[in-house]
Amino acid sequence: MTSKLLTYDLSNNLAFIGLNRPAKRNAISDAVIDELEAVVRRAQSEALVGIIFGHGDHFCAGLDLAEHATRTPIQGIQGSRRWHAVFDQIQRGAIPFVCALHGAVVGGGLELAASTHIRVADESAFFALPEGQRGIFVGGSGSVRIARLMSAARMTDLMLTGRVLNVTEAERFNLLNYVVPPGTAMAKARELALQIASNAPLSNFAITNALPRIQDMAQDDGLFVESLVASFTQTSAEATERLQAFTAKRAARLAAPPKIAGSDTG
Ligand code: 1HE
Repeated sequence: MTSKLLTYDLSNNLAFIGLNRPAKRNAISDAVIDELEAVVRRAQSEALVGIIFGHGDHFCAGLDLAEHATRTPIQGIQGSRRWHAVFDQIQRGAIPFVCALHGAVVGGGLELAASTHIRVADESAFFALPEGQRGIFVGGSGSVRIARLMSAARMTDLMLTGRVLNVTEAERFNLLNYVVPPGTAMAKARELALQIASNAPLSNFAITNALPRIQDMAQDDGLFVESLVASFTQTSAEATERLQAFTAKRAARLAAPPKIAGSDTG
């Protein structure tokens, strides 16, 4: 399926969702949010993992500034709440999402990336929150999701100064899981998505839905909920089959990572 603003493809149980407004640097308008909601819903109904990426030279330049130049306060609140609802569907919906980043990952584009579960960026990617320069504030969940990733202190720096991070800095700021050579973010994202798709779907659901909620709980509540989720997953038929496959030596063993160059400890 290809609409005007987004592309959608299903392959090997992976849903590929492409932001497709390259002439406007994939800026997110109200119509983009509406279409995104529809394709995220569709992905959750037929795929095991979703991949979000941008067509053209940039992942996403954030909020469509032209459209938002003349908003009333109530329209602003409603628009922001709409972003929250769609990004919540990504972060706490039925399937995990990976994003493949390149070029500008800015403002609402970074908020979108922060709502996915794994962020892969190629070395062309750069990251900024220029809301201060534009006279606005984050409204697509950045104060919650981006602040949780990089800390409110670092986010304050980005928003006050308009600082632009390269991939090395963004990785240090905990924004990125993987940094890859230019042009290879999608290949890496696909490789990871296939790996994730081979997990038990119930485990994937528990990982993406229980972890962020437990993080928001008091320690004792979190530990209690962890026990419930652990028991719920461990007693599923799929867990029984997978645990038996391991003990029967039918399941692949973990492979140790390659030796670190210069290490003499083995
Ligand atoms: C846009 C947008 C946009 C580009 N809304 N139209 N986001 C920003 O503050 C980032 C603003 N954009 C940029 O800084 C640059 O466009 C880029 C660094 C991303 C790319 O630069 P470049 O030189 O490749 O493109 P350009 O020439 O600046 O833009 C090409 C066209 O895209 C141009 O339109 P044209 O009709 O003149 O060709 C731009 O106007 C248009 N364009 N970005 C609308 N964002 C829920 S709250 C979230 C709050 C935020 O996201 S704040 C951050 C907003």
